[in-house]
Amino acid sequence: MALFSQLFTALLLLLQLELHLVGGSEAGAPQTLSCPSPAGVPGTPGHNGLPGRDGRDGRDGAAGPKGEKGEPGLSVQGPPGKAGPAGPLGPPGPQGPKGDAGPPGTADNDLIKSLQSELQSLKVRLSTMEKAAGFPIFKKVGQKYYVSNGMKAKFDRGLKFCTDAGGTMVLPRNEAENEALSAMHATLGSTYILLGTTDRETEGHFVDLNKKPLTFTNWMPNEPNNHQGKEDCVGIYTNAEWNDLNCDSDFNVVCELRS
Ligand code: FUC
Ligand code: CA
Repeated sequence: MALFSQLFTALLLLLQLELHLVGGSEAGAPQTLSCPSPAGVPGTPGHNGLPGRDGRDGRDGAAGPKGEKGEPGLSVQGPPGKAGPAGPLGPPGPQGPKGDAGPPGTADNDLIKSLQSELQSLKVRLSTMEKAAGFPIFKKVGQKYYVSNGMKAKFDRGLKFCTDAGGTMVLPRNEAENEALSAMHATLGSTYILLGTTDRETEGHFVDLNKKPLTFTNWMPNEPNNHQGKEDCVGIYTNAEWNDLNCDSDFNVVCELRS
């Protein structure tokens, strides 16, 4: 643009110079070739011409000074973005601490109670069996064991022997027990085995060691006869029948053990 402007100016100057050289008179005055004539009166000056058209825009001015620093903008945090996709499965963590024991279930409670009860029962039975096995002669009759070490003794000593053994002097309560006891004669080589009953309190009224009337008896014919007024004890004979005997005589002692 500057170059163009300079060129234009130079061209304008050249044109003016040429015109001056050719005309030799006032610039812009039309040149008429004619004969000389006396000078006239000058006319009145013409009116001013109309304003010329606007010139072209000027060049851009220099950049202004830098403005002051503005106020800090409002920085309001936006809402959180959506959760990203789940990451890959991590390695297993370490084992946690052991938790407290929970309350026992009722089924477990019942089972434990049942097992405890069964264990207790088995313990008692085993204890009885071990006592019985401690005797050289023993025989199982139902839930009971009839045991003997083959001793012969008076009634009172026989009673103590049996209680010391953890049992009582034998007393059959039914036919089966009576037969089982009488069968022990063969092993014992005995004639009478003392029974746990007396009529010491009331003559003729035999009671067991708990003073209860007998519910089973197997007397020989004509017995009990309280021979010589001295028979308050009872023995079972080899034929399984009963006879009242003298409590101060020695007879075989058999004890019964039960769980
Ligand atoms: C019968 C029995 C007695 C005794 C006697 C020898 O009189 O009743 O108990 O055995 O015999
Ligand atoms: Ca008798």
